[in-house]
Amino acid sequence: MAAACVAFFLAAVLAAAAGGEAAIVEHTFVVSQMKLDQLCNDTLVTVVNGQFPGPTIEVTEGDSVVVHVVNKSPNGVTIHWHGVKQQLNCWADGPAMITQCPIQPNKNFTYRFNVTGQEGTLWWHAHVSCLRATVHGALIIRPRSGPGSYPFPKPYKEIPLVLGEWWDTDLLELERKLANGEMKEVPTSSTINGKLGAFNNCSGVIEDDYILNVEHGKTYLLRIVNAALHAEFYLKIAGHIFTVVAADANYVKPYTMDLIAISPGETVDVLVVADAPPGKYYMVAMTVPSQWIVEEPLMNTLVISRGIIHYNNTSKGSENTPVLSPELPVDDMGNISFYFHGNLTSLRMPSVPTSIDERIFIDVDQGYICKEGESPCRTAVTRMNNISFQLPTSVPLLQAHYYNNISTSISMVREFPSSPPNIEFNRGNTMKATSMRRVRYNTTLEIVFQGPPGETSYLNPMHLHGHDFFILAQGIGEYDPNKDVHTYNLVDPPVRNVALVPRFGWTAIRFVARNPGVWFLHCHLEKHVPSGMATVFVVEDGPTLDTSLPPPPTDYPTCDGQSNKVSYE
Ligand SMILES: *[C@@H]1O[C@H](CO)[C@@H](O)[C@H](O)[C@H]1NC(C)=O
Ligand SMILES: *[C@@H]1O[C@H](CO)[C@@H](O)[C@H](O)[C@H]1NC(C)=O
Ligand SMILES: *[C@@H]1O[C@H](CO)[C@@H](O)[C@H](O)[C@H]1NC(C)=O
Ligand SMILES: *[C@@H]1O[C@H](CO)[C@@H](O)[C@H](O)[C@H]1NC(C)=O
Ligand SMILES: *[C@@H]1O[C@H](CO)[C@@H](O)[C@H](O)[C@H]1NC(C)=O
Ligand SMILES: *[C@@H]1O[C@H](CO)[C@@H](O)[C@H](O)[C@H]1NC(C)=O
Ligand SMILES: *[C@@H]1O[C@H](CO)[C@@H](O)[C@H](O)[C@H]1NC(C)=O
Ligand SMILES: *[C@@H]1O[C@H](CO)[C@@H](O)[C@H](O)[C@H]1NC(C)=O
Ligand SMILES: *[C@@H]1O[C@H](CO)[C@@H](O)[C@H](O)[C@H]1NC(C)=O
Ligand SMILES: *[C@@H]1O[C@H](CO)[C@@H](O)[C@H](O)[C@H]1NC(C)=O
Ligand SMILES: CC(=O)N[C@H]1CO[C@H](CO)[C@@H](O)[C@@H]1O
Ligand SMILES: [Cu+2]
Repeated sequence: MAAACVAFFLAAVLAAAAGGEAAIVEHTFVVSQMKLDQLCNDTLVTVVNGQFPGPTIEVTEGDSVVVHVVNKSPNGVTIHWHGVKQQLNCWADGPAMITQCPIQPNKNFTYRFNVTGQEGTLWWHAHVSCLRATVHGALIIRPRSGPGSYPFPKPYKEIPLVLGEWWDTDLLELERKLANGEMKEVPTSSTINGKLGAFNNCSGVIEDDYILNVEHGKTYLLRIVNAALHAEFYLKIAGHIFTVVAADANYVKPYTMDLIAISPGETVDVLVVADAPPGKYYMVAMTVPSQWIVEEPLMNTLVISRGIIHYNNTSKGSENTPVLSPELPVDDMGNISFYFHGNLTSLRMPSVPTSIDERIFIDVDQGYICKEGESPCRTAVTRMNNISFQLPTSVPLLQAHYYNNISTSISMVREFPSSPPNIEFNRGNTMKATSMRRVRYNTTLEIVFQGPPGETSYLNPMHLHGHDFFILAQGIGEYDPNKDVHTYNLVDPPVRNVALVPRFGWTAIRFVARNPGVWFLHCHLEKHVPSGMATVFVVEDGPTLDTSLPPPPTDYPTCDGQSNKVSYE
C-alpha cells in the first residue's frame, strides 16, 4: 500500500500519574487532505495529522482535554467528542450548525472539555457532512485510580480497534446525494484500523492486513469503535471468544460471546484471552447487505474486512500453515444484533428514574418531499414524527438559543411533537423543518423509538449528544404501551449513548435532562442525517449560575456567510 500515513504532529500528552492530580491532555489536530492510494484508486481524503484513522486520545477520568484544531483543508470542519457528556460545556460538543459554525479553511479553534464520571472507550469524529468517514479516532478513558481498578482482570495490553468503511468517492458529493434522496451509495470496502485486508487484490496490488501480535496466555482488551458511515459490523475471531466488559464507556456485566454486533456510533470493550494453539487466526469484521438491500435492491456486496491475530511463538516451520477462519453465522443477522444488544446489562446498579415528567413517542421512518417543480413528490427523506430535520443554514442553533433569538434567526423552526400524527409508515408527504423540543432543566424523559414494522425496515442507531441514557427494553413489531412496559429493566439496564432501534422494532430509553444547551438527537447512519432523521433537545438553564450554560469561548467560530462551504442542500 502506497499510502503515506505519516504522523507529522506529535501530541503533547501530559499523562496523569495513576491516582494523581487531574492532568491537561493537549493535542494539535491538523486537518488536511491527502491522497490515499487504495484499490487502484488515488482517493483524496480528509484526515487528521496525516493519519487514517486519526490519533488516539488517551486520558484518565477527571482530566481536562485541550485540542487545537487547525484547518488546513479546503472545507469547513468540526469535531464531535462522541459520548463525552460535556456538562455545562455544550459549546465544545461539535455538530456543525447545531452547536457551532464549521471551522473555516485556514482558521483554527481550540476545543476544551473535561472528561468526568465516565470510563472506557469513546471516540471523536468530524461532525460536518460525510467527512467523519476518514476524520475519526478513539478516545480512551482510564480509571483515576489506575488500570488495576478495572472491574475485570487487568489486561496485558489494550488495543484500539477502529472499524470503518472505505469510500473511493468524494465525500462532500456523497453528502449532496444523500440529502437529495439518492441513498443507493455504498462503500467500496471496509477497514480495521485503516487496513483493508489482503483479500483485496486490485490488479495484483494486495492491501495490508491489520495484524495483532499476541503472546500465548495473555489477556487483551480490545476497545472496539464502529466509525463506519452505515455498516453494522459483526466481529469474530477464529478460535477465540469475547468477554464484553463495557459499551459506550459504561461497564457492563461480563457477557461472553463468540461474536460482537456493533452499529455505527457504538463502542464495545471486550477481553480476549490468547489461549488458542499458537498460529494465525483471522479476525473478520463483516456486515450483511440486508440493511441496504431492503432500501436499495441493487446493493448486493458483502462489505467485509479482515485482520490477523498472530501468536508470537508460532514455530518457524509453520509460518505457511493456513490462517484459520472463523465460522460466520448463517442466521438472520438482525436476530444476532437484537440478542447481543438485549443481553447487555449494567455492571453497577444505576438508579433508574421511575417518575417520568415527559413521555415522547417517536416514529422513525421515511417520507417524501417535492423537489422544485416535482409532482408527485418523489424525493425520499427520513423523518421523525413526520418532520424531516433541516440544519440551520446561517446561525448555529446553540448560538441562537443563547442569545434568545431562535425565532428571528432561524427559519422553519417547529416544536417537535411528543407523538406522531397517524402516519402510514414510509408513505406520504412530509415537511423539512428545524424541529426542536424545549425541555426544562431537570426534566425526566422517556422516549420510545418506533421503527416501521414489516419488511421495509432497517436498523437505526439513535445517538443523543451530551447525555447517557438507560436502555430499558427493545422489542420486535409495534410497541404496545400496556404490555411492553412490563418488560422494562429498571434494575440493571445498560447505560449508553446510542440506542439501536432494531429492524421491525422499537427501543425505550430514559434520561434526566440536566445539562443546559442544545443537544442533537440523530440516527448515526450517515445517510439519515442530511435526509432528516434527527431533532434537537433545547435544555433550558437551571435556577443557579452553576446550572446555567456559560458564555461561548472567545475563539468560537463564526460562519462568515460561509456555512454553505459544506453544503446541506
Ligand atoms: C490559531 O490561530 C491564531 C490566530 O489566527 C494563531 O495566533 C494561533 O497561533 C493559531 N494556533 C495554532 C495552534 O495554529
Ligand atoms: C474543567 O475542570 C477545571 C478544573 O476543575 C475547571 O477549572 C474548568 O472550568 C473545567 N472546564 C470545563 C470546560 O468544564
Ligand atoms: C476511482 O474513484 C472514482 C470516483 O472518485 C470512481 O469513479 C472510479 O470508478 C474508481 N476507480 C476504481 C478502479 O475503483
Ligand atoms: C492478485 O490478482 C492477480 C491478477 O490481477 C493475480 O495474478 C494474483 O495471483 C493475485 N494475487 C493473490 C495473492 O491473490
Ligand atoms: C513472545 O513475546 C514475549 C514477550 O515479548 C517473549 O517473552 C517471548 O519470548 C516471545 N516468544 C517468542 C517465541 O518470540
Ligand atoms: C507457545 O507458548 C505456549 C505457552 O507458553 C506453549 O504452550 C506453546 O507450546 C508454545 N508454542 C510453540 C510453537 O512454541
Ligand atoms: C440473550 O441471548 C440469548 C441467546 O442469543 C437469547 O435467547 C435471549 O433472548 C437474549 N436475551 C435478551 C434479553 O435479549
Ligand atoms: C441575536 O442576538 C445577538 C446578540 O444579542 C445579536 O447580535 C444578533 O443580531 C441577533 N440576531 C438576530 C437575527 O436577531
Ligand atoms: C405530514 O406532514 C405533511 C407536510 O406537512 C402533511 O402534508 C401530512 O398530512 C402529514 N401527515 C400526517 C399523517 O399528518
Ligand atoms: C431534580 O428533580 C428532582 C426530583 O425530580 C429533585 O429531587 C432534585 O433536587 C432536582 N435537582 C435539581 C438540581 O434541581
Ligand atoms: C428478534 C428478531 O429479530 N427475531 C427475528 C429472527 O428472525 C426471524 C426470521 O427471520 C424473524 O421472524 C424474527 O422476528
Ligand atoms: Cu437511521
